[in-house]
Amino acid sequence: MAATDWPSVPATFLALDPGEHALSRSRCVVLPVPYEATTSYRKGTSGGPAAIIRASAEMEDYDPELGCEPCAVGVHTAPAVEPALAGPEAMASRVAEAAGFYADQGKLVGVLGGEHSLTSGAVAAMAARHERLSVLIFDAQADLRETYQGSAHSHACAARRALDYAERMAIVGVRSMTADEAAFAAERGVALFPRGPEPVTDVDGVLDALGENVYVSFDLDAFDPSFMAAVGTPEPGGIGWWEALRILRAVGERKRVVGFDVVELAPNEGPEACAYAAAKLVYKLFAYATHRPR
Ligand SMILES: [Mn+2]
Repeated sequence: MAATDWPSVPATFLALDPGEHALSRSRCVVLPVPYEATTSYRKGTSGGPAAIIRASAEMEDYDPELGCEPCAVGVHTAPAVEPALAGPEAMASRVAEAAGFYADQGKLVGVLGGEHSLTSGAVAAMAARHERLSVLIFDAQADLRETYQGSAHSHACAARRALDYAERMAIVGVRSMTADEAAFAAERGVALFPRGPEPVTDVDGVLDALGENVYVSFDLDAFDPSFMAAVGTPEPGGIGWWEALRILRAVGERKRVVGFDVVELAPNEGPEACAYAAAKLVYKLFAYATHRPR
């Protein structure tokens, strides 16, 4: 069902037809959360969801790696969640409500951030619906502080707050953390896959650190800033595109991905290619999570 009789470009993910990808007919839901309050360095991640959706219109539906059109399962673009002015804790609750609303209808929810503090809301929603939830985080920073700048719900505490709901956690691409965070990770059994001079190739190690039900949170600053400059807290020496996808594909094939987010795109801080790469990452996450290899 086309909205017009002439060719048009819907403002939806992949510019998919809103009628063909109505909520009732879709397996996947894109949930934009243009929230930014506690970012501490470069600003602009509130513009992330709109930039990702805009760039996604330029992508092909077909995925040559998987040999299919992953969007055939239906990808519905939900209305953006309005930012809660009461602060990040209230915002996390709002994200939990929205993500839970779609999860209860059997949808795979992909959240577009926005700052990383929103992750705990989505994790809370999935932990309430899937037992023994594991969280797989890609991030340059460990984000395991109990508080930061006076808030327990700062973007710098994203992983720590997600751990309030998760049984197990792995963090890939870390290269910035405090001594306290390192000690906490060891004590709590958080599996760290730091990025040093060599790529992260221990895919089996990542899989072994996770249970069956996995929520994926992808902070784009996990990538190397020479490739992904449009982030609030760029950190040198990050992971590469295929390095990340190799892990995500294995997780999709061998675990049950119950939801994900892609956060911290600050579109004004880097070239348009960053928004496009973020959009493609979102599509890959949906594809790996719903695609079953033949
Ligand atoms: Mn980060």
